[in-house]
Parts: sequence; C-alpha cells; structure tokens
Amino acid sequence: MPTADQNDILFERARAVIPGGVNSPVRAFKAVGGTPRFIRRAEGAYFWDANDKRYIDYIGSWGPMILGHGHPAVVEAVQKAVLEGFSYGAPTEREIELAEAILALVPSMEMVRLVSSGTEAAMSALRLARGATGRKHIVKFEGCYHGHADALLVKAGSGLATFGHPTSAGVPPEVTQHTLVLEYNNIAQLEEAFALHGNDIACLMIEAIAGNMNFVRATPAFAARCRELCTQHGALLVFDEVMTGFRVGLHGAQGVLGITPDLTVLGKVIGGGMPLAAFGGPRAIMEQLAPLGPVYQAGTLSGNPVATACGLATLKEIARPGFYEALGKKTRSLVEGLKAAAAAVGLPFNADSEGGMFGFFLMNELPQNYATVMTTDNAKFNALFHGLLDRGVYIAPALYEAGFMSAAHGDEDIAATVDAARQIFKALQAR
Ligand code: KE4
Repeated sequence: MPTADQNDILFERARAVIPGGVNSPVRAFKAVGGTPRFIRRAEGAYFWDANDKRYIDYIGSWGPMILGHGHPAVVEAVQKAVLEGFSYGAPTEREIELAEAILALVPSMEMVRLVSSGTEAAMSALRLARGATGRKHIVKFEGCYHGHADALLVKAGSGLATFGHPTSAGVPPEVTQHTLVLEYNNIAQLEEAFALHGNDIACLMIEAIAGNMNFVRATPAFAARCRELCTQHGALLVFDEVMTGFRVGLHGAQGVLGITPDLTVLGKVIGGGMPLAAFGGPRAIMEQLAPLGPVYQAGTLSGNPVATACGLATLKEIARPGFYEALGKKTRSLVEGLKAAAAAVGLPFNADSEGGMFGFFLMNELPQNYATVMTTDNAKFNALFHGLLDRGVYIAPALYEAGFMSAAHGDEDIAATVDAARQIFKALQAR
C-alpha cells in the first residue's frame, strides 16, 4: 500500500481554511496543475517537501534567497536580532545602517524609505510620483507586475494608448482610468502615448529586465527612450527592481543598462527572505513624504529590526568581491546546458540570463514582449515542469515566471538539472 502523499493531505487541509490553500496564488500550481509541494525545511540550494523529497530549488522564495537557504552569517544575525526584540515601532540604528548600505549600492538614490513588501513599495512610489508631480496619469507595460495595488492591476485598453481596465474584481474602473498600459519594447507606441498625454504623466513604471513574463529584457533603445521621454515631459522614471535589484547584479538592472531612474523600488534580496522592501530616489522627491511632506506613507513593521538584520547580513555577503561573477557563471552554465540539451534533440528552445536570474522559452526566439511569451505551448511547459519536479528539480510553476540561481547551487546541481531536462526534452520533441 503506497504511503499517503503528505502534500495531498496538507493541500486538502489548507484548502479548508485558506483560499485556494495558499497565501499567494502562484504557489497553488493552478497554471501547471497538480498538488503544490508543502515545504518543511530548506538548506543551501535545496528544500524538502512534506514527503521528505528533496528538490534543487530554482525559486529561492521568488528571488530573496540569493545566498541559498540558511546562510550561517545570516542565521546568526537573525538569531542575535530576535534576542534584542522582534519589533519596537520606534526608530533603530540598524535601519540607518541598512539605508546607508542601500544608498551606497544604488547611486541613483539619495534617500530611501523601508517598507514590508514589494507591493507596498511600488504602491508608495506611485503615490509619491503623483504627489511630487501633481499629475494623475501613469504608464506601465503589459507583462510587467508591480504588486497588487489597485492602480497597477490593469490590462491594456483597446486600441492605441488608451487607458487600462482592471484585471481584478474589486478594482473600480475609476481607479485604473489613469493607467496607460503599453507594449513592452514598443518605442513607437511609447512615443505616441507621450505625444498624447506626456504633460499629464506622473510616472512610467517598468521592470527594466522583466521577470514577470519569464525573462524579457528592455532593449537598450527602448530603455533609453523611456528615460528621454520622461525627462522631456517632466514625468518620473520608476524602475521596479523588486526582482532585479541585487539579483541581476550588484547595481541592479539600472547598473546593467546604465540608465538612471528617478525612483527605484526594491524588495526580495534586500530582506534576505524576511518581509522587507524599499523605495528611494533624489532627496527633493523623497522629502515630499510624510512626516516632512504632503505624501502620506506609513507601516507598523516598516524597518523591522529582525528583517533589517537579515537584509544587512545578506547585503554584506553579496557585496563581497567576485560574488556576482561567480553567480553569473553558474547561471550561464545552466542556461547554456539547457540550450545544448534542447538543440541535441531539435526541441525549439531558447534561454537568457543576467547575474542570478534566468528564463527559458519553448521557442527558438527570445520574446521581446508579453504577447510573444504567451504563444508558448502551455501543455509542453506543464509537461516540462512536472517532469523536472518528478526528478527533484523545482522551477517556477508558471511559464511567465523567471528562475533564480543562488550562491549555494553547485556544479553537480546544475549538471543534475541539465540531465533531468535532457530526459524530458526528448519526450517533448516527440509530442
Ligand atoms: P510582493 O508584494 O510580492 O513582495 O512584491 C510585488 C512585486 C513587485 N514588483 C516585482 C517586479 C515583483 O516581481 C513582485 C513580486 N513578484 C512575484 C513573483 N513574480 C512574487 C511571487 C508571488 O506573487 O507570490
């Protein structure tokens, strides 16, 4: 009699008390089918599910675990911090230390405000941009995700440069009527939108390397045009680097592209796996924030003393010389190995990476926008996902998500991953 699958048992129990059995939708495996794995513990590049099955983890908590799980220096910092208290609701020196560390690594920032999630950081940056410019309109791009604040849960309107419609129930159209949703990497559409609305645009928010439609880079020309048009029209350029910050390189996507945004949104890696995010920019803009200025923003656990200890210890490790060279080499090794394995069986496949972030596509091109990514054969992706999962390799349970390498992944993990993929690619090609 096979032993009962503990993941099934836990999933059934979870669905009785938590909507969909999860506290964040992507974890429910709805896009790929099957039972989510309930994780009991993690260490280094691995985590173990409720059946005590080990997986090579390429989610890394969706980006934060860049050092791998349970880095000794980070564990020690958190253990020490909790003994001093969990939360005070009062300022601490450690918040200053983390702010100083972030500003040292993000030259476009003169000041930073710490919050508890990427959604909160992006939402607050948006409000600050509107408050600082006195304008209503905002620009975002199809396929970019900036958390679930109402004004950002928007899909493109019909026709060119028309205002967006809500993607979620519970968001009144009045809230999204000022959000323009454009096609990523479409310079002509961007220029049209600014020609029509430029002087009413408070900000353009973008993932300059987009990790929410798998892995799509803004072309240098497109990124430069975003910068030029924002400058020309007095709109603020906001780089949402919640995922790319300290992930694609020590200076994020803005460092890779050489573009200076007006505001930057950070999260994930800066919390090292604990609830911590941030947004920042020039002093003149940031000082519009309460308690100094008219733009209100607040948070009970903002700058939490344990989360800031975790973040600081993480930043200290990633700032060490050679960290990103070694991480980038590992990620490229995985990507090149997967491409070679797919080519060997003639499977249409391509992949890309930057620093510790990667993506792959079951097509020969590297998509430039969301519509192209979505032409992927879902059934093939799902077969790949479950084939890897069965072989102890855990990638994102959705084709529109990116993958994440950690410093703890070893050559043997990468070889095992490529080998598992090789076994599946052959079957995929035959479908
Ligand atoms: P959070 O509120 O989930 O901390 O951050 C929102 C957010 C903002 N900006 C970017 C670029 C992001 O990628 C995210 C969150 N990313 C998703 C993964 N695609 C988090 C995973 C989840 O939703 O469970």
